Amino acid sequence: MNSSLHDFFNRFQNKRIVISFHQNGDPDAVASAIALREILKQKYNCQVSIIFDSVSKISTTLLEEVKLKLEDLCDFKNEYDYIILVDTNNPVQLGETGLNLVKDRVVLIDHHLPHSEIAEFSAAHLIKPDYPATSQIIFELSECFNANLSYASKFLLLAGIIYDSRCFNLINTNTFLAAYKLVKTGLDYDKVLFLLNPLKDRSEKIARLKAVKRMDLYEAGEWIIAISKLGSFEASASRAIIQLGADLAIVANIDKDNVRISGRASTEFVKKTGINLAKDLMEPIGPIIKGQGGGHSSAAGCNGVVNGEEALEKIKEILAEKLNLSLKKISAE
Ligand SMILES: [Mn+2]
Repeated sequence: MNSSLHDFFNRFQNKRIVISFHQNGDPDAVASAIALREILKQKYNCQVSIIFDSVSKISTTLLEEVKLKLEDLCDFKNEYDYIILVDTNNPVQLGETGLNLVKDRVVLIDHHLPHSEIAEFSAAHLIKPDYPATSQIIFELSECFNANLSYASKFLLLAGIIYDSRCFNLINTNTFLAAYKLVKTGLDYDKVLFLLNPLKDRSEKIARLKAVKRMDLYEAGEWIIAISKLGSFEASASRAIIQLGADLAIVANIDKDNVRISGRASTEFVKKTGINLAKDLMEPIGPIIKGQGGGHSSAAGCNGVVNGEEALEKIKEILAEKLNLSLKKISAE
């Protein structure tokens, strides 16, 4: 038994715990919350309530499959001893949960790079940036504490690992082992894959295609950079543009009082340039749009309220500076 993990979790013994995660909770966030709740109830005699802003469409489908309603996973209301944020590196991502965060009672369990101001909002954290998914961290905790996870939790954890590892494109040395152990308990792997790859709906297909139609292309040395604008599905569109062949895709959703920018990069771009989209691009852009940015080295975003156009200009400046190359626009002809 890992004694430091034991020390870390001992604070939760007999306590009232709120578990929360970022808005539009993806399968990794939702799985982590549900499985962690089971571990804390079984092994630390906790009362645990999951409180959240919203979950994504894929998460909703997965929850329906395992017949769980997050709203039902609530042992108490109001007074709590600790809030554990899973899969969330910045409280600004919590949305409208109405949670009142008191630094000494906020605990983070996450695989994103720690936010640079983490000390201001959380006193204790278990952060493993080399993990592709928080679900893998939670699965390993369940093993370490010898917890008996339900079929639903195991099904969701496997989905969380597959989803966040981008179908095992991003792994660490134990990812396959975790997936193997989960599948071996009798999970329906085909079913998980099927539910994670729903046919895109019409509006998402159109958004992706519009992003391509509207994009400006730049070259900087060997790299091809695409910048586009959309009214929705920015993340999906930036992923699509990388699949088409760009090395870096930035898709912005700019309207009157909202700015959301999504960035994706190819693995090769991140490896060769050493540019980290979260730390080098989205975090510095956060204050410009009066919001915050975060994410991973190859997938990151920021949310704010103003200055969308300025932010896009600043992104080009930062890229030129980091690459030590100027960005040349590729003509549409
Ligand atoms: Mn995650």
